[in-house]
Amino acid sequence: MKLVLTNARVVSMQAGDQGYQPSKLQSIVIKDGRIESISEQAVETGEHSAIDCKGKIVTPGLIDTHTHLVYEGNRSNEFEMRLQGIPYQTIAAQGGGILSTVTATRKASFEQLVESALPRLDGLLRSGVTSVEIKSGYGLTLEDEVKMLKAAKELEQHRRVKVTTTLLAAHALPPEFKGRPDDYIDHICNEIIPAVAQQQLASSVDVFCESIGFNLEQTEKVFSCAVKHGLKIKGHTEQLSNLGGTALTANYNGLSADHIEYLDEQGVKALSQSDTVATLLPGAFYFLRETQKPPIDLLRQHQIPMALATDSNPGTSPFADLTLMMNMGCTLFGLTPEESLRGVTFHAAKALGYAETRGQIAPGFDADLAIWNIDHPADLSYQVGVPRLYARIVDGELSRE
Ligand code: DI6
Ligand code: FE
Repeated sequence: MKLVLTNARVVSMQAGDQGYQPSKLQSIVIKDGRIESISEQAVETGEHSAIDCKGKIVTPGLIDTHTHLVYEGNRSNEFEMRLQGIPYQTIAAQGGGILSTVTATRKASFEQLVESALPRLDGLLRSGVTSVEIKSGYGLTLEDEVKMLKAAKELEQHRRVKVTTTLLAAHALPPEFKGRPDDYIDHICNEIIPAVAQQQLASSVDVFCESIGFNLEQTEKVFSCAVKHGLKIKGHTEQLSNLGGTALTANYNGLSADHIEYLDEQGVKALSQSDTVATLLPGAFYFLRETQKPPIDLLRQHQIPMALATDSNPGTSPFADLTLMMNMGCTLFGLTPEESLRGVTFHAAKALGYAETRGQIAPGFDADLAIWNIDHPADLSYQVGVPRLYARIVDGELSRE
């Protein structure tokens, strides 16, 4: 059984200038969850199901390549504290911040975690998302990290979406290891990573490499352990200060180095010698009222692929709309709408580890598509809050939100 989209104005996001230009009216033929062909010829829809797009714009389904969507609790109290001038780092040092979410997440059952993540996931889906990366990192024990990763994967049973999971046990130092960060790193390497790898609960490992997280040496220990267990690397790097985590991530040929507000030229050069994607998270920049911007011009000069993601989390980016991030990418970081769209399709696929099968409309790629009630792809970066999504297609299956 095939699915045929007719009269689609395709924004393929394939490499090159053409990828962003809406095509003339085309037909997309989908078979077994993959794109079989794209053509201007009329396709005999006959026995197949067909959707007449009536000239609507069709883009690859959007990919949110960095989220902390699964957690319990609420941190609006900390938002109020920060508005009174108390810095994020101070709140964290006093046991708030990430650790307050850890307390709530540890108490929550698997079912509660699934339940509380669904409305946030629905926000992302309404913004055209078909693939989402979800990190652990609010459990910080083997049992609670496993519970989070399983809850993340479980979301696929409730909504039409593809979930990729990342182990972020090195997100914060849990209270039981207070004053003993190296012991916690050993625990991650000796117990948590092997178990998660063995049960195939995550495809990559991430570390919060930061003064309030883990230092470079500790980060490297986790990375080298992850590689030994066949897992890919991601980094929360250069968000609040410059520790050199991005260069380390690049040296390990990580999938992506994320945040990178404090990245310098040396770090950008390290990225240029790797396949690592630079992932920009303007939601966290905005919500923390950060003023240091990521070095966009340097990244452009060195032709580093830039992805754009929500970082959806309760502390620094309580947002669940990927097109809002496209808008912020343009207004706060000076991206073009084209760069923004590439950042949530083509480059996001690379940051997720699926460059060969997602993020473009091309024969052989997964049939993950978003059909939009818009005239031009720039509208995705331009408007906020206006419902524009007509439908999503995930592995060839239609969803109307
Ligand atoms: N950087 C962030 O922005 C999030 N995690 C991280 O390493 C914040 C997570 C939180 O505050 O709950
Ligand atoms: Fe994050």
